Amino acid sequence: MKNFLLLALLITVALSFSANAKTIEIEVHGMTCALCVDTLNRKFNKMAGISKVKVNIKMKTLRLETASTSPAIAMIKQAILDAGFMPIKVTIISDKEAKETLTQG
Ligand SMILES: [Cu+2]
Repeated sequence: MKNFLLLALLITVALSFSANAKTIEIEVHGMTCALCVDTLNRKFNKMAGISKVKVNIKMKTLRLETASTSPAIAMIKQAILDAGFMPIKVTIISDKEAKETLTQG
């Protein structure tokens, strides 16, 4: 019984850890006007696991806040490509940690 409680506790901890929402910032090239911003906004507002979308055309960034089950980075990049833009750099900003930068091709 004690072991069971310990196991239950461990599972709870593990779940709450992975349930952390993330903020993902992607440097996106190719945005030139309000329509571009609108396209990306609409695309990511429809995507499952995304809770908030913010596009900054001046900074060339797309900032996504994810729910507990966030979409894969590859999926996000593909969606940007499909919309006709170029994902350059992906930065994952988690709640607890500072900044972890993932630079991919
Ligand atoms: Cu445009």
